[in-house]
Amino acid sequence: MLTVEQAAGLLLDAERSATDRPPLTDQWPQLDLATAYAVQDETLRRREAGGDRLVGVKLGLTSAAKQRRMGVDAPLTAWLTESMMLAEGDPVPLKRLIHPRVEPEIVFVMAERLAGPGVTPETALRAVGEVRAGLDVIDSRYRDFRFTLPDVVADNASSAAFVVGSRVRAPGGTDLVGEGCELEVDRRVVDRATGAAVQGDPAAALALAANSLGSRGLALEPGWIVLSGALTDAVPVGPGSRVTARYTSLGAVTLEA
Ligand code: OOG
Ligand code: MG
Repeated sequence: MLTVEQAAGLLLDAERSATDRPPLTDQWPQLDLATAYAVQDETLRRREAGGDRLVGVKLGLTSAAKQRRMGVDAPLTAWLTESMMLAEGDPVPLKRLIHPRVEPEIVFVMAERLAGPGVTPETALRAVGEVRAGLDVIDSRYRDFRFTLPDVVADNASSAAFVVGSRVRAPGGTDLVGEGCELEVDRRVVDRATGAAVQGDPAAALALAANSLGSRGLALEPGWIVLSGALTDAVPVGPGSRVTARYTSLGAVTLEA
């Protein structure tokens, strides 16, 4: 049994020392989802106290490919902060990471505040200003990425870094369900999917985030970045790796390690 404060401290220590650790539920089997979100919120509070800034939200485990791989069958939300943002061309900061993996995502930039309950994919899209390509760099603090849903919620959905592509699409003009994505590693296509992989429609993932935040008295705020969750399984990256997500209408975004 741990306190919320202790659990947040253990996870942030693991992150700062780039050292993996066993899942919290090994020593705290009673950890439930609400308490796990309290741990996640406490890690955000401590990041902010250290000078970091909240810039948005990521969804995790919104596709069957991810749920199958991670052995967790429900989506979740987590916080994105300024220190996680990479610019295109920035290297993946391998030195401060444990076992990073990269995955392709469809990114929303909010124009208006959005909060549940009752948000639908249609009403969600009306609050969006921009749709872009993105790559999410995940780095679970848990050894071998072994975790339960409360573990990964507490660990802020394995968040480490992310990059958003430069091409901007309007939400109305893009068929997000049919949007194609090829994931390339070292210039070879290793996986492909369409937007339908993400909750049937990336806008449904956005609605899910708004409803989930709404149930906790929170909202998606104007200007926030929302990563809607990986379309495919993630790929490990090491020194010299180059990963590109190439979309049919959102353009391409690349990270090099
Ligand atoms: C959890 C984070 C999942 C996504 O897009 O599904 C995630 C993990 O796979 O370690 O970011
Ligand atoms: Mg992701």
